[in-house]
Formats: sequence, structure tokens, C-alpha cells
Amino acid sequence: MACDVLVIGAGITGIYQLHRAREAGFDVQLLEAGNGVGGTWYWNRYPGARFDSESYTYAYLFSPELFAEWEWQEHFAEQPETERYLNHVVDRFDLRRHIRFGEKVTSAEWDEASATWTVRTAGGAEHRARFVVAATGIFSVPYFPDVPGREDFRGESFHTASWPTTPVAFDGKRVAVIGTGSSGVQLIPAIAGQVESLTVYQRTPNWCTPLNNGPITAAEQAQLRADFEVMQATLNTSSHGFLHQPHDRATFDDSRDERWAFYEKMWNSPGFTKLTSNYTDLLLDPAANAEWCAFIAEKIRGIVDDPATAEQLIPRDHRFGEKRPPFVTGYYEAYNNPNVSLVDLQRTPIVRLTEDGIETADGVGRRFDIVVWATGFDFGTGALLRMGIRGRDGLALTDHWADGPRTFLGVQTAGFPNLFFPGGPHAAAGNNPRYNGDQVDFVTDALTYARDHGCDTIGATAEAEERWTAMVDKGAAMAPSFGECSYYFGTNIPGKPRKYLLNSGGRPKLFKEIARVLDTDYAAFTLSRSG
Ligand code: NA7
Repeated sequence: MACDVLVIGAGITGIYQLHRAREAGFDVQLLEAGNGVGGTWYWNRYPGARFDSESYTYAYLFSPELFAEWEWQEHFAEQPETERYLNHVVDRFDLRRHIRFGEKVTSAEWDEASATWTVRTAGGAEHRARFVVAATGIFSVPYFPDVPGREDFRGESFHTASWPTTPVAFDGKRVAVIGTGSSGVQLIPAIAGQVESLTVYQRTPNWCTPLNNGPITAAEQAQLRADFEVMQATLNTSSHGFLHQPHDRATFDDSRDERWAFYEKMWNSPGFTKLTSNYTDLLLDPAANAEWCAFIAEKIRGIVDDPATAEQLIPRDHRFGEKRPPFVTGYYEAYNNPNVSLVDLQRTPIVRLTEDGIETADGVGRRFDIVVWATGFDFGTGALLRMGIRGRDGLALTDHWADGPRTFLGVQTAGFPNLFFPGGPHAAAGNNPRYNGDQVDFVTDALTYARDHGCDTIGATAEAEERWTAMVDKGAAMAPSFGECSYYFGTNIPGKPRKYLLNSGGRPKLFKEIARVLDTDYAAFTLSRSG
């Protein structure tokens, strides 16, 4: 198959890219490894998987008609609703006939003479395209820790990020969940009531706070539609892509009673507000952060009946926001269920999996019917580095990025002309679809610019790549005093270069640099005509 633009991945970014590039008049095809659309929202279909950005702020905003006709059921939609929505979008904009499912890309090689990419898939198909847009996402390669005996376990094993499309029967089963990141803490309360026993293997507790989800009432639905343009404008100018407004006070401007009353308000407010609308110094002043953490610890002790379990659930090694904070529904409460127990892996690490269970360092072997790995992702670069990408002069992306990703705007890397990767590393640090949408809009403009100028090659210069990468590295982390202790830096994967994978400059930096590209007539790119 040959086309102008080959998009890889039918997640929220790839679907939008397919739509935008078609709208701009390109001949576009999309390859998707799965058998359905949704990307992250296709693969992560474990019970309890849901948004923790508000549904209507996470969804597409490019079409007022689409916004008006889709009524989200909940403020934070569960995975099935999101998957239905993305299928609706694909059909509504007549995109399905351009998507080939079950096509996992195994190599992509640039040919300078013809200015085209040759893309091969696991099934042996070969595709040629002038431009490739790898919309392969940052949460797309599940990570399994190298635990001895993992293959020996004879019961059922699942990873939250490659969950089967057929329902898993949890009823009456002895279940182990390994991992307490955002996925684990969503899954645990969702299955606690069904299983015979649930044993949670926790290496590091997280600062979990309530999601405060609820159905969207008829009056709220009407208000959302009436306010669409205002909401769109707010989201499009918000530095992190949320509707939440920042607070105007610092922690110690208030007395302790005032602080606790404010924290109570935060505790009861939706999702990410605890990060975006908290005291202005939450991420800047360790003492301010400690105050909010003390409040959360008090809440955990108040919710969890068993004092020893409560203490084990309180983080001691990182601040709020230093790792991605999960937002939960009934998580701490689940530990009051007599069939739910916690194993603290800092005290008793896993030694091995056996045929019928998990053995820990205290010599205890527990038997299970099901083991769930909620152990996260090879975040940011995982998918791009597994696609066999080779650019100019055969340069492998794995070599170019051996010390961590190098990008311009988080969409291109020097030496790999006509390859774009919106929704990849170095772009976002907030409500992802808003950043990814900005990037797709930019990619579409760049493709159009190249075409309109009779050019068939467009590639970011090494200087532009250096400038953006230096900005990302310099601004690394959300806060100066934070350590490099999270997947944001790749530290969850043994041997992965320790480099910041997000963009803490947020959308303002993205907008500023895009404006500069446009003002300078694409000076950050080299454009040329082949032949
Ligand atoms: P995360 O947030 O990376 O969480 C992975 C969890 O797995 C975390 O609790 C890890 O503990 C744990 N883990 C990893 N390796 C091990 C080993 N070897 N033994 C025990 N436990 C382990 O991934 P999620 O899927 O929960 O969430 C990813 C993002 O998806 C989320 O932030 C949202 O943005 C959407 P650790 O903390 O490393 O000690």
C-alpha cells in the first residue's frame, strides 16, 4: 500500500491526525496493532479504568457538533464509555475505512532517493508513504518487572495495560495485584467486592486523593452545551489543559484552621484540582507540600480501620506531585474489607512466583488463581524505540536516543525527515489530549506547508532539536526540589537513561515555539525537493 501520510496508532491522537490530514487533502492510511480503536483506551480495559481528567475536557473540541451530540454520562468516564465515544468519532467522520487493524509495525526505514518511508508490519505487509506520523503514545508498552518465576505461574495472569477484550471472571477467585500506581488503585476497589480474597503487593504507596466522580445531570449537560465556546477558549489557553482555576494564596498565608478547611475543600473537589488549584506554593515549598501530605495522611488514618495497614499506605519517600498522583474511588476503604490484605514489599520483597502463587522474603507463599500485574509502562519512548525506526544514512532511532529522547516540539527528531510523533515524549505535562491536539494541528500545518511549497522533505534541524531538548532538560520536573523518582524520568525501568520525558514548560512553551516557527517561515526545519 502506498499513501501520502501513514499514521501509526488509532488512539486519541492518531484518530485526530487521520481526520486532520484527510481534511487537508492528503491520501492517508492508519495502521493499528489492536483490533479496535482507542489506543490506551482500547488496551487498558481493566475493571475500574477511567479518566481522571473531566470527560468533556479530555474529549475532542474541534467539532462543536460532535461536542453537542455526545452526552458523557459521568464527569470522569469509565473506559467502556470512552471506547464507545472514540468509535463514534471514527464513524461520524468516516475514518474507519482508512484504518487497518491488527497491523503491528516492526520497522520503518527512510529512503533518501525517493523521499519515502517503508514501513513493515509483523504480518509481513509493506507500506510506503511520504510522511509517517507515529501516534504511538506514551502509555503503550506494558512493563513487566523481571521477577523470577513469572512464567511458572499456572493460574491466569494479566497486565492492566493489555487487558483481554473478554471479561475476566473474578468471582470467588484468590487474586493478587502487584503495583499500586494509578492503574492498580483503580482496579483494587473495583474488584474487591467480587473476589474471594485480594492481596495487594505494594512496593511504594502513593498519595491517593478522591476523584469525586458523579453522573452529569441534565442541567449540567445543558450548561456544558451552552458554555461550549467559553470552555473551549479556557481549555485552549490553559497552560496544562484543564478548566480548573489556580488559587491565589500560599499555604502559610492561612492559619492552620484555615488551611485544614481549604484542604477539606480540595479533598472534596474533582480530580486534578488538588494539583492545579491548591495553594500556589504546593510544588515549590517543601514545607507547604508536607502540610498537604500531613492532611492526606490524617485522612488515610481516618479511613483505614487497621492502624498498621493505614501506616503502610502512607508514602514516606516522595512528596505530593513528585510522582503522578492517582485519583481514586473507594481505594482506602477497600482495605476495610475483610478479604483484602496488603503486603508491604519494602519489608518483604517478592522472591519468586511459583506454579501456584507468590513467595515473599519472609518465607510466606500465598496461593492465587489470578495474578494481575499493574506494574506500569515503558513510558514516553517505549513504543517509538521498539518500531525499528531508521532515518537518514540508516541511523537507528535507538542510537540517536541512546542517552534519552532528543526532539523538536516533541514532534520530530533531527535526521529522521518526514517522521512526526505527536503525543510522544517532550510534549505534555497535564491533560494529554489538549497538548496532543496542539501537536497534531502543528503537524498538519507543517505537512501542508511542505506540500504547498513543492517540497517533499521536511525535517527539524539539529539546532532546533538541541534548543527544545535543552529547554526540556533544564526545566525538568515540575518543581525544583523534586527528585527523579518516577516514570517521568524513566526511573521505573532498569537501565533506562534518566531523562525527563515530559515538558514542564507546558503549552505556553509549545505555543511560543510554534509561533516562532510560523514567524520565521519554518526556519527550524530543512525543506527540500527530491530528484
Ligand atoms: P505506574 O504509575 O508506573 O505504577 C506501577 C506500579 O507498579 C507502581 O506501584 C510500582 O511500584 C509497581 N511496580 C513496578 N515494578 C515493581 C516490582 N518489581 N515489584 C513490585 N511492584 C512494582 O503505572 P500505572 O499503570 O499504575 O499508571 C501509569 C499511568 O497511566 C498513570 O500515571 C496515568 O497517567 C495513566 P514503585 O512505585 O515503582 O515502587
